[in-house]
Amino acid sequence: MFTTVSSTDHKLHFPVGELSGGQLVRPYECPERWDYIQQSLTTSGHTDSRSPDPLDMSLVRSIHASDYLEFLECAWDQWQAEGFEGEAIPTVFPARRMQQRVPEHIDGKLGFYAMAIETAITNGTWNAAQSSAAVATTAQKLVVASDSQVFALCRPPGHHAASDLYGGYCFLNNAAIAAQGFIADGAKRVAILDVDFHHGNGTQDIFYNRSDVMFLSLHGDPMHAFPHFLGYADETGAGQGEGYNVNYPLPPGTKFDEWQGALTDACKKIEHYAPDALVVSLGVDTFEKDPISFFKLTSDDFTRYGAQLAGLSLPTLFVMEGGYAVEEIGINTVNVLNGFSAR
Ligand code: OKP
Ligand code: ZN
Repeated sequence: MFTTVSSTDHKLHFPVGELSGGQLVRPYECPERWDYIQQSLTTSGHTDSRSPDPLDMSLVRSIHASDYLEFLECAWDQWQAEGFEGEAIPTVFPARRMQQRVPEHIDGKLGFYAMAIETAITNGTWNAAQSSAAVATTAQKLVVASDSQVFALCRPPGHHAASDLYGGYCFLNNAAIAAQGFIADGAKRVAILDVDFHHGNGTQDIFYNRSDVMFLSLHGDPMHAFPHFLGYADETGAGQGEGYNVNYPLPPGTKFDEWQGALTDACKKIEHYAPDALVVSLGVDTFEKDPISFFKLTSDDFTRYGAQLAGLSLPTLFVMEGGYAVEEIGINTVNVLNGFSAR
């Protein structure tokens, strides 16, 4: 048995366009993802659910830059004030050899703070992003109080968001904020295990120089998969953080056996690190039918690795990230959580 934290405020973020394959398509990261997960929780008897407490902005400020937070809060209004009629999407970037200076015009601001352009900002984006972070931090407190497993049904996801970058459907880094919450509540060490198909570039970047938060990620090789510009095996941390960042880039077509080999290695490293808490960035886009990913996990594989994670015997916070095979997202997510609690 486990508690879920979730908020219907996620629905405030529902952009209608994502640039994909040169076309504006309906975003893969859509509100129905939440409905399917909620439905699977209910049908499998996980009805212990609660809404989040108000978001502690001082905790958010310990992860995200204040100019970035101000940008997120004002971006839509500034976009509208220009008279633009579509959703806010950047078109120009501070590329190599250009100035890294924040422009006043919203077109300049969007490019300055974006790491990818598939993610539109709309009227409800900021409120939804805040509610998602509140879900994660409320769940983190419940893990501390119960010493057991809690599920944060976050939407929008967070692991691509760095201290001052949004993109890849992410605005606030829910898992990073929650990890910092554990530290604030007295944890000496926290491990973040990112099992989403995509590399958690934002989380890696946030903790890259720190030894009190270890980041481990299994993901599609960035040579072939988004976010393309981070997530290689030779990124091992810097300064105090040297040795506390571990990447497992895996090739197209990776099936469960190979994937689990990497997971087993990651679990050994976590055991050796002996953290006080574990945060799992739980994306189920490793599924064989995911429309934008290239791993081949089956629905049963999710149950199996959930059980393996329980073997770590750590207070564990599951934070929802990606998963775009919408009809199966609920089953796959609940399979991980059930595998974990059944062990
Ligand atoms: C967010 B999360 C593929 C483009 C990928 C963005 C994917 C964001 C994934 N041609 N577009 O990590 O699930
Ligand atoms: Zn993903």
